[in-house]
Amino acid sequence: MRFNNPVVKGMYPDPSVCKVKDTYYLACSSFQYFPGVPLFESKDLINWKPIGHCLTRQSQIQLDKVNSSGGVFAPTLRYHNGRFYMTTTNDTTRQNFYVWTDDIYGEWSDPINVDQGGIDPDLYFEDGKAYFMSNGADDHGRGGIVQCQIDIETGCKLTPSRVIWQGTGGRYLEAPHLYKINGWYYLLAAEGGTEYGHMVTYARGPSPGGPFEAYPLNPVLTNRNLGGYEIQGVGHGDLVQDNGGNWWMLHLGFRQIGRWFAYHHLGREVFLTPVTFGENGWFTAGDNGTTLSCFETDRIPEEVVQNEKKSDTFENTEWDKDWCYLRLPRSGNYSFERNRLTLKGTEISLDQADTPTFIGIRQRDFNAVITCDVSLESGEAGITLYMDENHHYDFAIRKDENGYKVIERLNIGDIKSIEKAVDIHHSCASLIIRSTPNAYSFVVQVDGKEIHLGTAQTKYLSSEVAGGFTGVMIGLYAYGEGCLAEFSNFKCEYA
Ligand code: 6LW
Repeated sequence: MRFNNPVVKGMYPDPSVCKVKDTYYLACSSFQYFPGVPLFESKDLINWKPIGHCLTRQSQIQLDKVNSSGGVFAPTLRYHNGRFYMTTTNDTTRQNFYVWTDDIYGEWSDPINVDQGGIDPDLYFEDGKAYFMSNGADDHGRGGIVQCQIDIETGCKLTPSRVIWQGTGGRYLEAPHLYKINGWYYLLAAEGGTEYGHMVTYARGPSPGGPFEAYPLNPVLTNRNLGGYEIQGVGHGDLVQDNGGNWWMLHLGFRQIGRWFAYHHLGREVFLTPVTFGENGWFTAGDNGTTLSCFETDRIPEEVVQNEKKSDTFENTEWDKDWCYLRLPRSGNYSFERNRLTLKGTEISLDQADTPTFIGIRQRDFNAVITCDVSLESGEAGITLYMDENHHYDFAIRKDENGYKVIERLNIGDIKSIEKAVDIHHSCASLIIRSTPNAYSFVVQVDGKEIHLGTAQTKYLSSEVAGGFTGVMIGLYAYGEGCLAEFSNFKCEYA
C-alpha cells in the first residue's frame, strides 16, 4: 500500500509514541496552548484520531503569561505496568515533570517534578528501575544527554545526573529516547536544531547507562540535503514496533510553502518513516535516510485506507479534543452549543502574550476555504490566522460610533495595519478566507454580495519570519469589554 506524509497535519510537533496491545498512542507538544499535550490513537499508524489531552486542568500546568513557544515542550509517552506516563518540560519555568493515568481517555495525575534540568525528558523502565533522560548538563555543568534514576512514585532522584552521550557534533543535541531492542540499548536523539538542518542520530550500548557508541553512518534520518523538496526539518523521532515485528519512526518535519520557497507556516507536523534493523544490529530509516511525502510499503495491509478528513466544522469536531485556548482561559467567556459558539470579549487583545478570548483549531493544509457567520452587538469579533501575538491576520466585524464595519487587519511584527474596512449595515456577516500555499484572501458576504477586502502573504506568518516552534491556528476571537459575539456555520474545507 501507499501512505502519504504527514500522517498528522497541522501544528503537532515533537511526537512521542507507545503501543498498548494493538493500539498506538501519540502525544505532541503544545507550548502556550491549553489544554496541553494533545493525544491521538491509531490502529494502523497512518490514521490518527484525537482522543484528548494530558494537561486538562490549570493546576497541572503553569501557563500564565508564558511567552509564545514557551510553556509545554516535547513530551515522552510511555506505558509501564498498566499505567501511562507522560513526561515533559514547562520551558518557561524550566521544570521537568511527569503525569500518569491508568485510563488514557480520562484525567491525568497532578504533576510530579523531577530535579534534573534540560528539556525533552524521557522515561525508560527496566527491572523495577525508572531511568530519566533529558538534554541538559550533569552536576558539573558538562552538557549532553543526561541520565539519572528516579523513584517513580515521588520523582525523587536516586542517582546523580550523568552525561551518557554527547551526540555527533551537531548543534542542539535533544529529544533523547532510550530503548532495549534485541539485547542492545539504543539511544535515539535529534541534532541540528529543529529547522532546515534537523536530523535524527543514535548510538547503542550494552547497558541503560552506556557506554554508547554512535551509529557509524549518522545521521540515520535527515532531509537537509534534499533541495527543492517540500518536506524539510525532519528530526525528533520516537520508535515503535508494529504487530508484524516491523519498526517505525514517528517524527517531526515541516512542509515548506513551495519547492523553492523556504518558508513554513503550518508548523511542525507528524511524519511516519519505516525503520529497518540490519544483521549487525544497526538500523536504517526511510528512503536512503530521508523521509518521503509518499511511502510504498508492504508492512501495512493493502486494505488499510488512509482517510483524510476534508473539513472541520463545529459539528464534526469536538471542543475539548480538536480546539484549544491561549494560556489560562476564563471558562465563563465561552459558551458552546453543537452548532454555535458564543464568546465574551475582554480588554485583553490578540496582541498581548496573555489570554484573549480565543479558541483555535490548527490549519491543517495549505489550500482551504474558511467560512463563518459572525454577529455581535459591540466590540470586535471574527477570525484570526494566528501565529503569535506579533504575527496574525484578523478578519472581523467591529462596532464603533459610526456603526458596523468588517476589517482586515495585518499584524506583522512592528507593522500593524488595518488594510481595509467596509461599512456594513448589519450586526452580522459571513466571513470567508481563501487560503493557498502563498496567500490568504479575505472576502465578506453581505446581502448576498461578496466584497473582496484584500490578500496577505502566508510567509509573514511562517516560523522563518515569526520565529518559535508553533504554526498557524484558525482562531475565533472576541475583543472588548461588553462584546458578546456569536459564531455559526463554521467550516474549514480543505481542497
Ligand atoms: C523541543 C526540541 C525541539 O523540545 O524543539 O525539535 C523543541 N526539537 O526537542 C520545541 O519543540
